[in-house]
Amino acid sequence: MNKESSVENYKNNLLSHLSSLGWSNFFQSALVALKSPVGVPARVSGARKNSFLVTDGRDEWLTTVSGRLLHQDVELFPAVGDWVLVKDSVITTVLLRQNSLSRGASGGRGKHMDAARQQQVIAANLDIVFIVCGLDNDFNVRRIERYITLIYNCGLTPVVLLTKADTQDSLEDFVYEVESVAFGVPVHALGFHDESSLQEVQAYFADGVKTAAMIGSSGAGKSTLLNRLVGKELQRTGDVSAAVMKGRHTTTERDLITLPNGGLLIDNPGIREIAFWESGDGVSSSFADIEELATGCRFFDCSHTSEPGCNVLSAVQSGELSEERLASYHKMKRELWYASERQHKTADRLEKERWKEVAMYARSIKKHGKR
Ligand SMILES: Nc1nc2c(ncn2[C@@H]2O[C@H](COP(=O)(O)OP(=O)(O)OP(=O)(O)O)[C@@H](O)[C@H]2O)c(=O)[nH]1
Ligand SMILES: [Mg+2]
Ligand SMILES: [Zn+2]
Repeated sequence: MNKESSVENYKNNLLSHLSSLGWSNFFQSALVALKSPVGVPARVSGARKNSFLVTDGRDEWLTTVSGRLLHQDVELFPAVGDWVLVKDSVITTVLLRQNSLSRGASGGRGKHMDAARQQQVIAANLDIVFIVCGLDNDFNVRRIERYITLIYNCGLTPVVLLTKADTQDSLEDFVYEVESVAFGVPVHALGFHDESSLQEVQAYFADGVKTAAMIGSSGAGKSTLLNRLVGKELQRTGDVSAAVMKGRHTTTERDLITLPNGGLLIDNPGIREIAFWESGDGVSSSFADIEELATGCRFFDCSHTSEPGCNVLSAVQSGELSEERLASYHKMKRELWYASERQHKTADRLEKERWKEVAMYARSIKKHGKR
């Protein structure tokens, strides 16, 4: 075999490994558009505070990020699912993202705010986001609703998986309740030993190489589901009460896992970001009384300003709720909304700039026939 064909072989081999991880023309173009790429492509399979596990489909190794990346905009910091360029175990570049699940507004203040700013992206380059929620104490329609909003705001596709279906006699009410806040979002109830519902989940990975991420509380059953899809104990699962009481997640280490049928599943992306986003939704926790009253409003997306059948306004009228309290609730909501708009705008602008680079490159190929 001559030298050239062995180089070709090596390249084709590498490409087929990368494709099995979801590498596509999109990322190829993003790579080719770079002015001076440094390193080889790999996908982030695990993200820790200062280190990242990456894989090229054959090997998986630990990396750090280059000093240059550290000083860039936080949105361009690697996250699980990202395609990156790696040289000597250092990530030099995060390739243009097809999409990302990013945390929006947060009610964070003081020192939490810094932590929140640091990492906005929960996971990148996704086809589906599974919202995993247990049909036990974990069940909370409001939380599911907020997750769905987060996912839609990121232009992604949500699917609700209700686990622990085996602990309930009647599932219809739960499914109906979720469907009523999630028009058009598929909802599946999964039991421990229920094979047909497992196949429903597997079907989401049926064509091509699909990447899905699972989000949900600790103890919701994410790793249990992952193990069932893999067919063996890959991720450690925990005792609900123990895990929840310690307030931390059972799963550590690798997050992006290749399923036997070729799909890619991310367990526990951006735990800290999600946890913060959940608790950071300070409106609900500090205005629990209003949120409670709001469950009696005629419209589920009632803004409590002028709607007919608004239970919050009628509570103000009857004197049960003070006008001032409602005013500060509205103020808080507005602030959160502005904060989220700002965050999304900067992320949008960054991605747009990167898209422009790719488009310019494509144009230069057309003009000069450069390859
Ligand atoms: N009865 C029943 N128990 C379940 C089911 N799925 C998970 N569990 C139990 O719930 C507990 C938590 O499950 P995990 O899979 O570890 O939850 P997790 O979402 O991965 O939690 P973290 O890794 O902490 O985020 C374990 O004890 C599981 O055995 C189910 O379908 N039915
Ligand atoms: Mg887990
Ligand atoms: Zn209302």
